[in-house]
Amino acid sequence: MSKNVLVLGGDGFCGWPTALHLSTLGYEVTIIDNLSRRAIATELNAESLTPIARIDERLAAWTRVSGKEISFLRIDVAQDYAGLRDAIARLAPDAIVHFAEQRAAPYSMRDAAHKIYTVDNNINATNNLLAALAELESDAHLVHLGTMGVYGYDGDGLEIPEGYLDVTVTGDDGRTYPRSILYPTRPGSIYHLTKSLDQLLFQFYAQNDRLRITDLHQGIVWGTQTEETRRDPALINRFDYDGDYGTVLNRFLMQAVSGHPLTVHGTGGQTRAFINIQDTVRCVALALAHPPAKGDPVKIINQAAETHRVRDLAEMIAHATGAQVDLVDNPRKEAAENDLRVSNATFRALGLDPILLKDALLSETLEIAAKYASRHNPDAVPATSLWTRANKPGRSVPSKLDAAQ
Ligand code: NAD
Ligand code: USQ
Repeated sequence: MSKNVLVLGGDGFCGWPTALHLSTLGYEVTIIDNLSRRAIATELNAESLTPIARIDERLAAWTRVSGKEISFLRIDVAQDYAGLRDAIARLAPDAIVHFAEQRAAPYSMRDAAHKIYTVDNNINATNNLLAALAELESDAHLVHLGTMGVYGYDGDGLEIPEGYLDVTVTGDDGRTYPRSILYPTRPGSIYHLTKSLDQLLFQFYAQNDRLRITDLHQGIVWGTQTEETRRDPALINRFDYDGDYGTVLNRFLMQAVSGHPLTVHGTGGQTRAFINIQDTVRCVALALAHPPAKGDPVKIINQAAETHRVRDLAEMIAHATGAQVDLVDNPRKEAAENDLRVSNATFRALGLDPILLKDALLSETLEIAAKYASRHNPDAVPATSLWTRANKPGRSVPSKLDAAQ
């Protein structure tokens, strides 16, 4: 009998190709989404560079090319607890993949209203889901998409372990006590903070209700298409390039093809972890196939293929395309330089042989950017969300006047 999986946030950039991939693998897939990402694109006047079909058209196209059906329920997971609980009760899923959160750091830092929305949406979505699983005494395996950003970016050379830090503490009696603790969290935005808070919710429900939970600490996802989304134009995946939702590599690629200088923040000394979208969907399938046992602590897996410094990425793309590199004032509050080494031992051991940036798919992404470049809105390119008032151009240090206001 095929397994039943719910994909929360299955209309989004990572969720959509994951839903298709799980359908290919033989899962019975139901997408739950409130389509808020589409509404936010309208709010920001920054539609995906690739043309995204309506959800009913996407689902019909999948049935046409694959002969399989994916169901869709429009539910706001953060606001409609009863709707979510009743869907889980009715569908009795074997597993749930949870992507349904507001995921852009700049969007979460725009102003108080966007901070409040992001915390409200993300924390309620996660807690509603956990509370429903506990209330229904469901044994579904929950796979959540978390972020590398919970660890912070102050790396000094220590390889970041997968979620837990094994420490020994010397007590006041002089004895040493071993402990396995969640890696100290140091989020760099309100969005990343919600993922840090999610971790505590998971820890509590795994312990109290014996829920089976895997938290995937994912790096920045690059690329657009997967094996499944290439099968029909109506299946094409999102490509966001705007100052809020565009992640660094996709932004640089779109900027290169549209003749915009590459917007490197500050010195470009930030090092981040990356993974291709095709590997995102593979990793989620691997995580689903290797659930923790009931009563186990939350299984935390780092989902990243490689690390790169932002200015090195810019140089690589400039070299390949002839684009200019522009060092712009950094709108964020982040270290000028950081090192980052990340363990991805679990997925490597499960057989993941990740696609790397130097592989051919970088050119596939460049082709997508070039193909749809005429659709881009130049007004959406600048990153306008400032982390603090001190980030305003020409104002590197807050003045006494600021403090008094
Ligand atoms: P996305 O914004 O494209 O997709 C999120 C989806 O969730 C959207 O379709 C949105 O409509 C839906 N959603 C949001 N709130 C909801 C709610 N309350 N109820 C129902 N649906 C809701 O984002 P994405 O890039 O696909 O990211 C998915 C997940 O993966 C996020 O949790 C994100 O934190 C994580 N992640 C993404 C990246 C990346 O580079 N894109 C990297 C690491 C982790
Ligand atoms: N950056 C630039 N120029 C740009 C855009 C970004 O220099 O035009 C820099 C940023 O200052 C930052 C780095 O590139 O130092 C990464 O920024 P990003 O927007 O690509 O990534 P981030 O804000 O960290 O968020 C993204 C996803 C988020 C996910 C996270 C994984 O939006 O959902 O959780 O990547 S991670 O970075 O590993 O925490």
